Amino acid sequence: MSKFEATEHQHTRFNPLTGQWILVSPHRMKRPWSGQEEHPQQVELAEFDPKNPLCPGVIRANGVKNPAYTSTFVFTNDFPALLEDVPLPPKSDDPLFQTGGARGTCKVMCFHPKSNKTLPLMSPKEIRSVIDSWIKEYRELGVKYTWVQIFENKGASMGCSNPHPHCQIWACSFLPNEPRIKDDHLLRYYQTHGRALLDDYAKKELVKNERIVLDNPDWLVVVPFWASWPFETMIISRNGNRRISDLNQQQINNLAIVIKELTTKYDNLFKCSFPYSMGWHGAPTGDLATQPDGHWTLHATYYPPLLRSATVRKFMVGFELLCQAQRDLTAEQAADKLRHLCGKKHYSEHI
Ligand code: H2U
Repeated sequence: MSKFEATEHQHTRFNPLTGQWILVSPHRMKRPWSGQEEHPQQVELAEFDPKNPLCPGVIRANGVKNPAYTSTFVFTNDFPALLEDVPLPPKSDDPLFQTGGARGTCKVMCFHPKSNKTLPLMSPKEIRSVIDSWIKEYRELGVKYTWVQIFENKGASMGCSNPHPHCQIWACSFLPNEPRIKDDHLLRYYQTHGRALLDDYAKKELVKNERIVLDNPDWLVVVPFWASWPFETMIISRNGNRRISDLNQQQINNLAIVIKELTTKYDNLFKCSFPYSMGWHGAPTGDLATQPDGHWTLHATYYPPLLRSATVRKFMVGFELLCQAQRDLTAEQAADKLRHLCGKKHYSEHI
């Protein structure tokens, strides 16, 4: 039998953040593609749409008029999944019918007054305003709530309901599943090794130099060894920050550059406004803010669905839904593609 080659031979990889395994099947990259292929809809967005409730000066669904904002603009979601004041469910002794209390709030943050300015098309200064607003909201909501989730759904294929550049912030009274599982795994690693898992991981990735997309003294961007989405990436703090509220001015400046370059590379990959769902994870807040947090490292994860072109996307169905995640392109191959793409100039500027 021939010698094992990660780019040729199927294998499984362990995600130490979740305790889950992923199946990697690189030999399938050679198969002919006969799946769904749509024609891209290259819709040119106008700077301003008087009917778009996220634009400056427009009246939203609840009858409130947005201010004529010139930078970022934050408002409480008019259709929130979490409300602040609701009665709690009764306790149940039945192990099969458990309920828990859920309180919270949901906000929407517009990144820019112009609808056609996505993050890669914004200046580092404009992106810094977005990061400053993330930090402000995180600090305020983190006083009261156990978990503050900042996330951006970009593109209709990732469930984004409005083309205006924006993100959402949900704050809740409980530790949701993903952060809870991560907290557990990070803590166990810390108890065994005495160091934060993602600090160790970032250092090892810098030495291995196989999955790095870009880096600067404050941030490392990698396609994680255990990535399940084709071009999944993580932005990891290199300075031991635990929460987004810990960042200093230089780290914010360097983060703005990293976000601009990464999202420009993403758009340049298939020459489209690259869809993804992304979000920040750091140590819990609220009632858990005083707990030891040395096991946490601030990081963001990007989950983009596109696989082969602007229209061919991956679906997590079949074996993946019923058994475990699977990928064809290896993390190293995806990182190599992203690393070599231009991150300084957006494809639309070449036209
Ligand atoms: P998404 O595109 O990620 O769905 O975010 C847009 C949010 O904006 C969505 O959650 C809110 C929706 O509830 N929204 C308002 O709060 N008011 C409006 O008038 C329109 C949209």
